[in-house]
Amino acid sequence: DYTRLPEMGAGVFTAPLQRPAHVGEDWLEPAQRRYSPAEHAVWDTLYARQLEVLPGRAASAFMAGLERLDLGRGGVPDFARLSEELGALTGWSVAPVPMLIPDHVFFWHLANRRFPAGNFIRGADSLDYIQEPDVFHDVFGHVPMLADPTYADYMQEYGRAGWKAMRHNRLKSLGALYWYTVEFGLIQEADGIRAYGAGILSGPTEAVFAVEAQSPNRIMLNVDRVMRTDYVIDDLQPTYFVIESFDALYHDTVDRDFDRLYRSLPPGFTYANSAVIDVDDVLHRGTQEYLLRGGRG
Ligand code: HBI
Ligand code: FE
Repeated sequence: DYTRLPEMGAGVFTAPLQRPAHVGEDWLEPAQRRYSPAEHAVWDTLYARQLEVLPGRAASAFMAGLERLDLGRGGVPDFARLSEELGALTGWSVAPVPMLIPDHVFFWHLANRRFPAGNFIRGADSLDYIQEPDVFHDVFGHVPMLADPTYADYMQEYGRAGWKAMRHNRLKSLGALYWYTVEFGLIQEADGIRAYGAGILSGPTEAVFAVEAQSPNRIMLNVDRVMRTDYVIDDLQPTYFVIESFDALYHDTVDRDFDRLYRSLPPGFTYANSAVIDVDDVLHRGTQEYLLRGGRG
């Protein structure tokens, strides 16, 4: 039953986030923020900058979603209108949240085909640095993919898988799957490798690095392996995992016996994020020159 918010039972660890007084148990904002002209201009600047680098590097499903949802019509999109258009395509909606929300609430929204998106935008003086996902990362980065029916189903399944992971105390493992697919995933297309991960597509430099640089490994996605792989959250990735199709990703996840996997999965991660291991189907073995030079430092 996904209509009610789950109460996470005793023994399940959830980060004690401080809930602002104006939001309820669902962590939804009562209304979308009214952005100032300067804030709308930040969206336009970021949008134009991404469109310089994404053609030929972003997945065709992402480019199609951008266009169908008309995210470049100018300014921060209106969530009501966006939800209506997205709803007609895949049944998803977009709802504003004030900040990072607790894991079990995040999963609950996804399981109900609601994408929680930041109700704020970064400042014009910090275009490249955000501490928490803002409306540009969430809407520009994530929402176009939700216009793809198979991907939309995958995200819902991820939400459903979340509670199971929490009950088994394996949220870190499932978080790695989210990281290497939803945030930093690559896909094989007829014309070459393209990016579909929101973390890649909403930033200025990673699209080029992820798709074209010699430095990172590019390895075919294996769910079992990825869930044992560590990840860094504040630098370019040493390894990207590549899917064959969204259909393969969906079935890889939905047809999996997570109960069984969690029983055999050790807590914590087995593989470093730069490791290449025996079972890997390697498309490109990275030089790791970026990592060896010390990364972002
Ligand atoms: N909250 N607003 C927001 N956005 C997220 O992406 C998010 C979150 N809370 C938890 C969370 N992600 C993680 O549980 C997953 O990425 C695994
Ligand atoms: Fe994200």
